[in-house]
Amino acid sequence: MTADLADLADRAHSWLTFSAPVAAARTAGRPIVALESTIIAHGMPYPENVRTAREVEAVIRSLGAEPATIALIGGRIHIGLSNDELELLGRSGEAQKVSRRDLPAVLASGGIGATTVAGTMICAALAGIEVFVTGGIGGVHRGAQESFDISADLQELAKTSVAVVCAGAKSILDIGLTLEYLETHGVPVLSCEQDNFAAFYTRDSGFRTDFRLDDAAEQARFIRTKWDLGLAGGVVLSTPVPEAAAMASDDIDALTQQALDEATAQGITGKAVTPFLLARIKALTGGRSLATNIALVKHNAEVGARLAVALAQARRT
Ligand code: PSU
Ligand code: MN
Repeated sequence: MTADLADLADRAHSWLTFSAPVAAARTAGRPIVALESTIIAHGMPYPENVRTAREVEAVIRSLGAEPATIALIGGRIHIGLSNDELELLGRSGEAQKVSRRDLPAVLASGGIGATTVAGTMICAALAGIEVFVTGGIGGVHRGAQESFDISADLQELAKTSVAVVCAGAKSILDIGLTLEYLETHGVPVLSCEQDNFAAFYTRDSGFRTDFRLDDAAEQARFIRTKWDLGLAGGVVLSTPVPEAAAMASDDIDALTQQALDEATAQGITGKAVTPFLLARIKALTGGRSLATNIALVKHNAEVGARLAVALAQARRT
């Protein structure tokens, strides 16, 4: 690195606050898994959101990796949250949704920020964390040819070198166009446990992923090779919701269509679209979608922790 670049990296790093357990894991070179906070602040109701966040962290710890939930608090990027900080994020109702565009505004104002997939990828990369577990990624919205609504998550995947483990993308999106967009930007979409890309509440989106790699060591080799070649950018690893927790496609498709129609009728646009659709689907399915959501995030955490352990091993050998 030139002196100027090193200076820039130091300056970015100075915005980070590591929790004690994450700092210890970094010092010891142990595997770390980043977790997002939009899912806590805007994706699930209190108190299930905070309880799930803690359970997901426990899953990651039980598999030998350190969880690092990421959020903005008091003008700092927090890498790893205490129980009090998780509680603040989950129950205050004040957290703003933070994607790439919003990061400087929320940090500069000292407010509470819940990071999206894009926002979390940026912070994870600054912190040197290679694996990030979420529920579902953002993508190309249905009707994007009119609305131009394409999640900033996809551009972030194009440029930021973090592996994102997810249960695919929700069918509120145009999943075919989302995969086309990722292909255009050179983002590999891997799957494990099945050939097809997952569809969040349901297991099968009907679209194949690029490469199926079931084993964490194989996934790690693929990712390490990409980055060794200087091919910067993310990798998507899709894994389906466990069978017992999956919803029926017919049910969820009809309710999704209803939520989309309501969004159009009410003129919802911009960053409000995804939270609006998620909240409506939650309400329309009663508690059922929440149970599915919790189950899939925990399962993603298992896959992500195994990948982080394998990547750390690949670094040593
Ligand atoms: N998809 C979900 N649940 C979520 C999100 C997406 O199934 O909570 C959140 C993620 O944080 C994602 C963000 O990064 O929504 C995408 O928002 P937008 O479409 O406004 O970019
Ligand atoms: Mn959008």
